[in-house]
Amino acid sequence: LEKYKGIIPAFYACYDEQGEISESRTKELCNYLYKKGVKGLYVGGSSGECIYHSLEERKATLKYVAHQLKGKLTLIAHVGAPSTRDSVILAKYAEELGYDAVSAIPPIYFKFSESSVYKYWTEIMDATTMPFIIYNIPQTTGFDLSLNLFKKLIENEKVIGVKNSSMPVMDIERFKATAGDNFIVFNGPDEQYVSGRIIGADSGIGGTYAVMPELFLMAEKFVSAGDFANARKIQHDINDIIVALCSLNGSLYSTIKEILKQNGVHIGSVRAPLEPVSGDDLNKIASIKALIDN
Ligand code: NAY
Repeated sequence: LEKYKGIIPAFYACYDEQGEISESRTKELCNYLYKKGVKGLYVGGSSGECIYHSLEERKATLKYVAHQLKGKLTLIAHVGAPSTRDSVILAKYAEELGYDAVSAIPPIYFKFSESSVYKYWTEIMDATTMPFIIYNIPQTTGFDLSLNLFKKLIENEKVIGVKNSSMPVMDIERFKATAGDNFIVFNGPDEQYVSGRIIGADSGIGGTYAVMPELFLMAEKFVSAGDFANARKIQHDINDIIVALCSLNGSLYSTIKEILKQNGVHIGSVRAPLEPVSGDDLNKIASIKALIDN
């Protein structure tokens, strides 16, 4: 499971100027992050704007990333989709492309019982021979993974980890204490990377890593060396940046993409209803970029 331990940015949707998925820009972002020294990529999740993409677009992104980085980085495909049928199609495709693991949010829109969610995740797992990573993000899905359902899920040996984005760091501690050493708990909230790691997370997947990989790599270095005072300092810097990133009129992802663009990585904007950056935001973005660069 060592290949899952480290800084794993959530990959962004890369568009051309017309807002269509771009192969060359997807590959450009792959190269950029690879050179930064990250451990892997989480492809097609929240930050990947997956819920706004057709099945064909999601397949295209999965394919471009795999063609660029397979064998170089650990690749996790997020395959959660509104229907079980589409999730299974994506999981099978990720297997064909050679992804290391698949992952999925619970089903969304309707309220589902624990047994329906269990069935949904299990059908995705049954569709391939790949390891599976549960994605718990109650603030967007409305479904909070209970410890009971978690226990039932980890009876299946395909379940190798959970990406936990709920805000209580205690959830990370409980999942880790329940699942034990041979299991990966991924810290979800970037604002709590250091606390998540200290309380039991083995690794991290995050939406803001790609815009400041150096800071997360440094935080990880300090945490693994047991230097918590310095780890805390880095987390403090990270949180100043995240608070600023989340304070603009445009969406978090369009702000991040604008910063990447100023770093020379053009991956377009966001798909509506996510909001692009507005003229007003540009000055503020310059000061956020200065915070990151310092
Ligand atoms: C994914 O699936 O793309 C992610 O890992 C995104 C996780 C992020 N959550 C959301 C709702 O975007 O990393 C977090 C988030 O961007 C960060 O904590 C800042 O709030």
